[in-house]
Amino acid sequence: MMKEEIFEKTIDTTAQQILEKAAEEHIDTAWDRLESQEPQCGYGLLGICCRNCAMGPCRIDPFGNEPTRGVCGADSDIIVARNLARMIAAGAAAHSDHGRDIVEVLHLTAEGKTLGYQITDEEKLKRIAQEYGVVLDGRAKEDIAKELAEKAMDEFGMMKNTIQFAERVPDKRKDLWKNVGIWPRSIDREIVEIMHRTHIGVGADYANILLHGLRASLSDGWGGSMVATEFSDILFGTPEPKESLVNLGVLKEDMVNIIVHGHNPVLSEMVVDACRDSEMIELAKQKGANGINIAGICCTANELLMRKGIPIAGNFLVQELALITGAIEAMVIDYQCLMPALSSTASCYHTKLITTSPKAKMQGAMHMEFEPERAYEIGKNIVKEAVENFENRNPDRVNIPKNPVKLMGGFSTEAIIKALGGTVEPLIDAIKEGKIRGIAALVGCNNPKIKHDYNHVTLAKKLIENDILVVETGCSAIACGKAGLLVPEAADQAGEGLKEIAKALGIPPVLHMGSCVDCSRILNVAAAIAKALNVDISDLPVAGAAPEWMSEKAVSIGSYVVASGIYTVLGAIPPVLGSKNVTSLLTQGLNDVVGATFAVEPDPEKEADLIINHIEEKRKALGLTQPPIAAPI
Ligand code: SF4
Ligand code: MSK
Repeated sequence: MMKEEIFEKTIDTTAQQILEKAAEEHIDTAWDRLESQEPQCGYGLLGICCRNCAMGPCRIDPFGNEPTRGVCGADSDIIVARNLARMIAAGAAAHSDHGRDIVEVLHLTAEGKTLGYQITDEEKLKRIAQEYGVVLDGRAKEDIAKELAEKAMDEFGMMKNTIQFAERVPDKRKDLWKNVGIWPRSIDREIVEIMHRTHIGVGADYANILLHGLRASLSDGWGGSMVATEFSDILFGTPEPKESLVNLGVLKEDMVNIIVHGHNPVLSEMVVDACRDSEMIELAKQKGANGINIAGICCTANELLMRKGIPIAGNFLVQELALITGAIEAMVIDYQCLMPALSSTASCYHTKLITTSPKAKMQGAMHMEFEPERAYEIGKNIVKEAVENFENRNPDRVNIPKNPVKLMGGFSTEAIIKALGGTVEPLIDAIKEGKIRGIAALVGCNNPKIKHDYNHVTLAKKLIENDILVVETGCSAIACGKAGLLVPEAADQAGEGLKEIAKALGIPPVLHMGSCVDCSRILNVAAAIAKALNVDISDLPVAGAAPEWMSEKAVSIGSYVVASGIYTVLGAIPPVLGSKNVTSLLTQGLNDVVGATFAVEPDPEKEADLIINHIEEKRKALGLTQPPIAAPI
């Protein structure tokens, strides 16, 4: 691969360096495999193929010729809506199953059945317990946690018929969800019901299918994801701002390098603790290393950065490249966003690829199953495998980029409010005065169809230049971290108003709020501002964006953000263009239903313009007429 071609693939200079190594060593990556897939199937891109039953597979002619219907009679509207709803179901299931795993660990911990875990944030435990109607008076924290976990478990089934955290939205939004019929009743039920409604011979009204898709997405955003976030905070601590480093330069030539990758913090927290165990450090020294270095990829990285300040090696498209540095002794994976290609890539080096979840085993990987009851012991065994592998590293094949970039993470809702002095009022005042024009949430993945990190970074830069505070999660936050936007000094790149506020508070103009499930933190901030202003979330000068999204989880996130009343722009085109009706419902019609729509714009400069215009329109509607603060001459 030519250097120019590599520069076209990514703006991450450390990724460029390793892509060159990959080409020299003939190791293929997602970019190469994308090329081998081209041209991709037009029916798939438009969402008009169906294989929901054995009368098919069926496909619809995109130009209006025959066939216009599948064997059962489903037309393009039904097929596109069913496919999209199933994407939401898969995404909501992934987030919510993660939430369930956290609840189980909290429950086991409360019963004293785990080794290594504790209730770290007792204040938050009590606050959430009160929200769930758990009586506190004088009870031990374990007792409270057990009852709280059991109440949360009920929300996954059908005993309760409602989701507690949905009560956090302003009354106007509650009424809207009830009137439209999309109030989430249970976390699992709405997901299962999507699968039922999209089975052959059930739902045949595209709008009705999609409305239920929104309902299931709400059971993710205000249910499974929010449970994952809040209950993780109880177990591992509510994040506070902390500094760390990001990009492949965080790897260390003289140390045992362990990468943790995936999403769920329950195992990675233990691996971090085990890396600090004196016995393990001593063993590393015996093997000739100067210690043990742990770094993360994807949202496991975000979880550990937020709470422990652990450095980040990269986002989604960096996972294979980390292995290609030749410097990783073990890559420990839990679940979600793990490329199956990791197995063959790891086999080209000395790296041990270790799977830990029975839900995400991989051919060719070593499986060390995680059990909460023996969590620390398993964490230590994993670290031992890595340390003992150090002597197998081939120094001639190691290439570690230099110059990791500083970043700051840890902006939980609580941390943001604390930075503001204890209430959201100063933020609201800054919005009213026009110093901050509005807030944009940038979330989601990387996608090799889009120049790696380019859309995230270009969009964030233009938004902060225009005094829009950017909050981020997932791979978007990692992209902006690598570009140097997650440090207080980046305020110099912001417009005058945002610069003034960020400098006064000592915060970056782009705030890292955590992992994918932590998009729920963004919902909480939006709900708190709307309540303080006594308006609906859809009235606020806020917007969402998923500039490089690829996963079904991102579809669920986008859907619950829109259903919560927040206009959302997608950088990659979703597979819906095969139905004019579905496309028009998503991009226009939803405004009359939930007060927000999706837009699609692959160019990040234009994406920024859409968001800026939207925010200015919302300001006008709220009577906020102050112009932006002019730059001093
Ligand atoms: Fe074809 Fe209908 Fe079966 Fe889908 S459900 S494969 S459109 S017959
Ligand atoms: S990790 S879902 S690639 S953001 Fe949460 Fe990144 Fe997207 Fe996975």
